Amino acid sequence: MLLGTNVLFAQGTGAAGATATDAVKDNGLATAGYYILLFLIVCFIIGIVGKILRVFDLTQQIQSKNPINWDNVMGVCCLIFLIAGAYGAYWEFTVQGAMILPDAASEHGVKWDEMFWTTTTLTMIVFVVTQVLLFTFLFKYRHNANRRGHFLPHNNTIEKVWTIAPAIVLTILVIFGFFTWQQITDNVDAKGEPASINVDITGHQFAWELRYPGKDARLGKTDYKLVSGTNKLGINFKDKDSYDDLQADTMYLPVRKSVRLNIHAQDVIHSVYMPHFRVQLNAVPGLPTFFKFKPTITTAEMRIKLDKPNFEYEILCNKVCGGAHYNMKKVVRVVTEAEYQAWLSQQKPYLTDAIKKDLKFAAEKKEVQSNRLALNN
Ligand SMILES: [Cu+2]
Repeated sequence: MLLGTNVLFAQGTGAAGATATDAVKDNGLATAGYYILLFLIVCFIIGIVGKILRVFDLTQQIQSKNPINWDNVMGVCCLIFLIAGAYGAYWEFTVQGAMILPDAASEHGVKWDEMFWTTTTLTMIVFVVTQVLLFTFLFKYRHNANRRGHFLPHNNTIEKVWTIAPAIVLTILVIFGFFTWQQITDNVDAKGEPASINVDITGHQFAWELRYPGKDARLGKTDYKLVSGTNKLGINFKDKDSYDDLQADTMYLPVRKSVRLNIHAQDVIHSVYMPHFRVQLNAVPGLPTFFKFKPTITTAEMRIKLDKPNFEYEILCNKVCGGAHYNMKKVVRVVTEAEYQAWLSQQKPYLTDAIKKDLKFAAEKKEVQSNRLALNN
């Protein structure tokens, strides 16, 4: 096990060049290894104590003294397990529950949260009731030589209740989820609503690339066959719509405007994940998908709300897509319409001088390389 941890260390530091983040990650691995080892040692000690007790028990029996009442021991253990487990659940809720995402920053996110909390509340009630009943019964009705258990081979009423009740609850939850998802993905813009902003997001190992439409509000076509060193997204510059397409490092979005993310992948499956907006959809090579949503809280408002002056929304990759998967991260800023327009006017077009030079090169070779012309011109 320790050897395995060391191998992981070597890979981690080797791949990304031992940055501060790697040091933290390695530390995390070492801590995990330490706790696993500790757990095994505790199990070993419990095993030894058990054997010692067994020897003690046998000695008592040989001497015709009262042996250990294992039924009582097991009954008490069940109660201890219930109390320790309840404390563990409480700890999860308070310590890790405090790390939960803040209020949804998108319109559909509110519905998503409602569904999450309904499901969580229902399952929590079932969890508490069943665990308390299970362990209390184990304690209360532990084996006792003076008591006979009631033999109950079959009872149709009980069978019906515990089959039908969960079936109804689960059906309600599934239908609730189904309608919520339908509302989220029902993407026909309501009448009178301004057309959504189209943003292309392309995943590759290991980064997200963004493409915004220019003044024409339309994105030019792309073709994977056109991908090259200079044209990394394979934009078809034959399509006039592509002339003013813009590249961006940060995703700026105007508040309360519908945004359509056109999702692409160039190598393996990635997943566009914007937790604060409750947005997640896979990016699959060869299968363009899209997700429409409306941000409702600006970055500035969220910073005040959370009392975190450096808070930023993020896009992450939620598929383990390779060694530097954790590097697939971009900042999202939700701003006012005016701020958005000001930012957009400062972004650089994809049609760079290098690409123009490439296109010119293709034009010169028109006669000899007609194929290349078809691809690049
Ligand atoms: Cu990825």
